[in-house]
Amino acid sequence: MAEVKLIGTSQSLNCIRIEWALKLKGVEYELIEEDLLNKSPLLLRYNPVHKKVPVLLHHGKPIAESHVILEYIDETWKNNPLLPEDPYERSMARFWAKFSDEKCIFGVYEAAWLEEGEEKQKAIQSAQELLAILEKQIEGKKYFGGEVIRFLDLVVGWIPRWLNAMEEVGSIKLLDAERFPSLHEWSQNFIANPVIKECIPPQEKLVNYFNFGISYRRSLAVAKP
Ligand SMILES: N[C@@H](CCC(=O)N[C@@H](CS)C(=O)NCC(=O)O)C(=O)O
Repeated sequence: MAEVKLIGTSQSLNCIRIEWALKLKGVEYELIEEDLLNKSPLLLRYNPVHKKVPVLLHHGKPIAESHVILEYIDETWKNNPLLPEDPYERSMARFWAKFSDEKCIFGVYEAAWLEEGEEKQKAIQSAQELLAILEKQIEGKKYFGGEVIRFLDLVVGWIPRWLNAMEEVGSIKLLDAERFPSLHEWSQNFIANPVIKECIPPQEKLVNYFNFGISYRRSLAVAKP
């Protein structure tokens, strides 16, 4: 058995961040592509609680939840540290990572899936308010981690492609360069990094993925009594 295996899908932002971390650390791994529409016995066996990807298998032992996996990788392979050494800075990286995953992604998704109208305009405004908070965090820095890509960059790494794809599918523009110059510049720097570029899904693949998800979500909203 390969020492490190990753059960994931190539369009999932939660999975790609794990691939980025493994690549930054120089860890060899085998990707086991999961079909989320027909979950495999392997996924259900190794993540019976959430039944979600990613799951990292290290010497056959499973670790689930992308933030937990990132921390496990960082503690296991010490080169190219992902989290800062200082406890306060570490807690701040975790705080903003949670903010990005729990507030920003859902805010952007909401703005994308809603049909044109007052509610959509409100959702666009809220999403931009959330992005403005992230903009403040990156102002004056090359990366969220400072001079090099670290934990928070990997978590916020959904912005360059996934946000663009959601914008395209939802016919919206959230991250314009004038309003968010620092986040926009970070986005360009991040995506230009050879390790990041090596395993980032093409925009069309993500557009198809969100088209499917957003059509489904809209059909559920229409079906509501
Ligand atoms: N909090 C989890 C979220 C994982 C997650 O939402 N994974 C999605 C793919 S991006 C999934 O497996 N979805 C399948 C499902 O919800 O049934 C993490 O950070 O790993």
